[in-house]
Amino acid sequence: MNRPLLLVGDLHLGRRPPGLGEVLPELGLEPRELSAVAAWEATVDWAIRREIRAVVLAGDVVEGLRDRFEAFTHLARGTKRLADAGIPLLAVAGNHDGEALPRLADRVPEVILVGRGGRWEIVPIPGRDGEPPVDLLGWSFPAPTVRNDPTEDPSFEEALDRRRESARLIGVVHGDLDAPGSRHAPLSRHRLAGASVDAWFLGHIHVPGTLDGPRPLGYLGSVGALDPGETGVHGPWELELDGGVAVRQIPLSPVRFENVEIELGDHAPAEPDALLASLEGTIRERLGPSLVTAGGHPRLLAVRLTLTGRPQARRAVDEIVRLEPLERLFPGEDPPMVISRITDRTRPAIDLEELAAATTPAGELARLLQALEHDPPRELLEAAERSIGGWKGSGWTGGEIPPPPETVELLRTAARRALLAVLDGRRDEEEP
Ligand SMILES: [Mn+2]
Repeated sequence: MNRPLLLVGDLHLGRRPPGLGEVLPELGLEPRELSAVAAWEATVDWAIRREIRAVVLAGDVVEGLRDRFEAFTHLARGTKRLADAGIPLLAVAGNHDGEALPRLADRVPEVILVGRGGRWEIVPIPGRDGEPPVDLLGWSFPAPTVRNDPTEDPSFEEALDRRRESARLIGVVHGDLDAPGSRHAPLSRHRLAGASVDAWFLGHIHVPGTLDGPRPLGYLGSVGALDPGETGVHGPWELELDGGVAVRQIPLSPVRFENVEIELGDHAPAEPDALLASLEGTIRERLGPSLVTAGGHPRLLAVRLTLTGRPQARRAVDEIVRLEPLERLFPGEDPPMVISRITDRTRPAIDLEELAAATTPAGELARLLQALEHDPPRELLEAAERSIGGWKGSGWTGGEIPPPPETVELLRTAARRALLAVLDGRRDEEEP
């Protein structure tokens, strides 16, 4: 038996993602269901369901001192549930909870605070018979501001000198990686990587790192996304120590924020409702597989959308930009989705007739596009068919038989791209 550990980044109990107020009641959701508390509860559920060996918190568990009463209740309740399941909870304090977390550890004896008072400490992680020994090396913020690199404190080398040769060693610390002037425990990657530690898991920055390779070193990220800027997958990380070091992120964040850019073409729907439906489809298709998660999360997908391109349907774009988020809510599929903001970067559609009147390269291309619409020039089609026939293989040989529509479409796309490139003063290869 060798149970995984669960590493948990910034929780910030007391925080709720802003700006979704009016959408939630419509979905029958309470604000707390998308909050840091919900992310913590999902983490505890996961740890119990997966029979995790120990849960390790990397600091900023509590948002601030004024949140500690609410946070106490939830952290204590989760810790108790873990303890009842035989799962220990270890934690280091961050800049937000240098005061709150030690106080909490004093009141909730199941919380094992590691590296109290800014002194590095190695703590064995409890295990069952037959499980390999694993130690945790950790350091806790002694105050909200720490200007020195914690690894330069003498207790760092002292702790490492006392490490058990027989045990794997996991480092957990809250601080600012590769940011020498930081007030939040500047950490040198070089010094961390130089220590004989199997993996380093950091708290503080809310964007999760990649955490791959034989000796991972990086940020766990926030557990629940707390702000529209915290896009992508968020959640705790499972760590397996079977010979090597294997880490995987568990997407338990109750809310998922994304920024999506969509280029609208000529055929974008001209009716606002149809345009919205088409955008919903494109967004779900693009994010598709990453939305299907083990824990039944997220409860809500909130998208900030940027529209580009030269659509004919610019009036429809104008209209959907002006809608309230509530009117851009799509509760039909799991997860429900809201387009919380639309940025319109579309440009005027091309007026082919006006362009075609000019004796410029753009005019030449515009006339070709018009011709492809109504009466495709046979010679051009035959030349195109000859050059693409090798891989398209439609077998069309010209003459009286109508050309295959895909050849016409291919030519149309090529001519349109060339025209856009000429109009934008760009070279053709820069077109997507
Ligand atoms: Mn922090």
